Amino acid sequence: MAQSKSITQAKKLLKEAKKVCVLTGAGISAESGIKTFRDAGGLWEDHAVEDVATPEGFTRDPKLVWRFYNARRKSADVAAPNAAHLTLARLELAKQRQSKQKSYPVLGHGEGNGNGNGNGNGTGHHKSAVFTLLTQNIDGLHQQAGSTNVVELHGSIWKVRCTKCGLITTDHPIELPILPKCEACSALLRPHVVWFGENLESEILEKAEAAALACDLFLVIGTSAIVHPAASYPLLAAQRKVPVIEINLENTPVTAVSAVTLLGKAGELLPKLVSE
Ligand code: BJW
Ligand code: ZN
Repeated sequence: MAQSKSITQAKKLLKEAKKVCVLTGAGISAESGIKTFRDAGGLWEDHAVEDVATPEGFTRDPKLVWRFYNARRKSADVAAPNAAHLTLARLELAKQRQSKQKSYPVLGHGEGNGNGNGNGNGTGHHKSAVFTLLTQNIDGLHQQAGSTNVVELHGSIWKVRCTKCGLITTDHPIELPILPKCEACSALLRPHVVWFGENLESEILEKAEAAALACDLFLVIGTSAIVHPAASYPLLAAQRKVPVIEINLENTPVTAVSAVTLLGKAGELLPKLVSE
């Protein structure tokens, strides 16, 4: 299909959707100057995954891992959200407004939580959100762009966790001392991120799965879609016959289940799908 036809189709799907779930990966931050993992020139070219992204690697050589994360903290600190991050924030707002307009006359009193996020029904029962952004990225650029319902699947580069008492803290200098210590118990701190072989937090898993099971449109942007469980969410949606739109420089395992695949840069393509 010609790209222009696919853009028209994706735009229509996005406009009509009532509950959108988005999965982003490192590719969405590439145009903000942040390195991806598996592309040419990516992080895995200079670092062995098992050395810097596994708990065993951290136990073996915590200095190496802290150097790796300090460099990434510096790079994330100077990065700014790009057009793709900003468009997703705009899309969230559009979906919240759309749900407010549509639900008021139908639902009447007692429904809607009044804050316009479409997440509550005023009865104390949680209603699934009209827009959920699942990100594998740890750089915080989605929140910086204004997205509010963001689920950080793999943690945050701005949080650190004590290896002994589990205390999570955020208020640290951009560059941490090479072996940072916990202010409560003096044990070694580690980045509050999810490495290979580690479980994602159960609350995060529940929220992500609920969004993937409730959405009527799934948008996948800038991920190689090989790391699980993240990569399983668009597949879950596709199993329910929910249309999946993918934006990437190249095809991925998600392409096979996508209704529309747009090949190109997220910062150029995504703004074309969401009206001003
Ligand atoms: C652009 C672009 C532009 C570029 N515009 N696009 C089921 C099956 C098989 C294996 C498993 C499974 N379940 C669990 C596993 C094991 C493992 C796993 O998935 N392994 C596979 C790799 C085989 N998963 C785990 O261990 C997870 N834990 C877990 O499941 O626990 C239970 C369990 C444990 C063990 C066994 C079984 C169950 C944890 C995964 C943690 C991943 N952690 C990392 C590091 C996080 C912290 C940090 O950032 O430092 O997460 S690894 C790294 O990969 C990082 C990323 O979030 C993640 C995904 O990478 P991403 O974002 O897709 O980046 P790239 O570089 O791969 O791709 C970039 C894409 O963008 C490319 O496609 C480009 O084309 C594109 N692009 N520029 C648009 N401008
Ligand atoms: Zn501690």
